[in-house]
Amino acid sequence: MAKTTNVKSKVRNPALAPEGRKKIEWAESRMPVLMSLREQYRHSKPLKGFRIAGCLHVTKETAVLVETLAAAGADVCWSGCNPLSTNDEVAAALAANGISIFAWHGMTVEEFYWAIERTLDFKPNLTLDDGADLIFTIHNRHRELIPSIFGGTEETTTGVNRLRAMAAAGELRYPIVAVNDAETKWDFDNVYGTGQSTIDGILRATSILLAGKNVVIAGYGHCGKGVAMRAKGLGANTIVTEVKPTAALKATLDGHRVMRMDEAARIGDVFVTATGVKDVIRGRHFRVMKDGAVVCNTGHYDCEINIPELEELARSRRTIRPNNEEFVLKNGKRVYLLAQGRLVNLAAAEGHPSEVMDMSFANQFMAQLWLAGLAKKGKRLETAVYEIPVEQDQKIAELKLRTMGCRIDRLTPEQRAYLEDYSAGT
Ligand code: 3DD
Repeated sequence: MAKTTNVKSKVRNPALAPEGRKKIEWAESRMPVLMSLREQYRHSKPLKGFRIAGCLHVTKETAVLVETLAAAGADVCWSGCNPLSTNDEVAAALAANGISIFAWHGMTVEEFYWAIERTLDFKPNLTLDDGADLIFTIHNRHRELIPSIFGGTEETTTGVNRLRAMAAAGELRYPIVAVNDAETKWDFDNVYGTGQSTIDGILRATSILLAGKNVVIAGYGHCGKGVAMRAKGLGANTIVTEVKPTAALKATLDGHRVMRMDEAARIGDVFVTATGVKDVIRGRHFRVMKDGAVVCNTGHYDCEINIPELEELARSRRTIRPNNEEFVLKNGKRVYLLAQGRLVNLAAAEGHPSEVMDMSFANQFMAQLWLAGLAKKGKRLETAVYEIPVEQDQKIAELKLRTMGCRIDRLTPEQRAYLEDYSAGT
């Protein structure tokens, strides 16, 4: 790939823009909170003068966030945060609308990092990340940019964990807002979004019946819990594997069987990794799997399934359906790997539904606004990983409820006084 380019965008096929625009309009109609924020700020343009580099899955929902940031005055330059998660029609529509974007479905790893570099050519002063690859690239290869960066935001659990570790090691060089840790993000996107979109990806890639199948979910964090809940809802026999006692205990009380992967590997029909850790499913597990087992990942990176060990055990492989590779093992049994072990919800489907991304991205938008506001006041945050303010969480939830026509009660002054009165006993 050329080291630099003077093109403003690089997408698979600009002619796909009209189809992409229809997808974006579909998402807009189901993201009322973000659209209300766009309406609120499109005249005052509080992000004018700010250059936001974004590295986040290019989906119809992300396009609504990108165009909301631009409507609020920001210059935006975008790349995808996974080689397989870009929707080419949406990318074309964003480029046609003047957004500088470097993203296409099926990028090589080299192209993936080339695209990130292009968003850095534009000298951002704010960053927006999902998995911290953009922030990492700045820290590792473009430290010259750091003095002009006011801060950044991080969308996902894996990214926040990496950044917390960086901060603890004294390696983080600019302030980050942990958008993932907003309750209106993780308790909806990670649970309900991942729960539905992972099943969506599995069904699009396999078209199998889930009822009656043994579905093994590795990891019972917010994402794994959502997947197990939805698989159970479709009639699957759910099995959870874990390393954290409290999470495993929760899984049993939620009605899922819990066992070690070594045992689950023998009885599972469908395997989903959602741990954030590497090497969860290894060669010794593939060796004992039933003929026809389906294996996929819904974690951020493709390290959870040990693919080299699968390749080692296989005597042949072929793509049997889109995002579905059949490996015939030397023992004669077949294993089906979905989306090359990358996040199946975005690589084989469209990611989470617009309704949950509405709140995740309202948090992203408000966090970017907060960083820009501080910058305009000349306030430089200490370098650390920051939480979303609690009141912002409740505000976004309130906005969402209102769009759903739900009204809730309010505490009376007496009730508030009671809650603060520690002397009140039985
Ligand atoms: N992610 C899932 N679905 C998405 C969508 N429709 N658009 C953009 C990003 C999407 C990933 C997010 O859930 C992110 O919060 C994560 O990876 O945790």
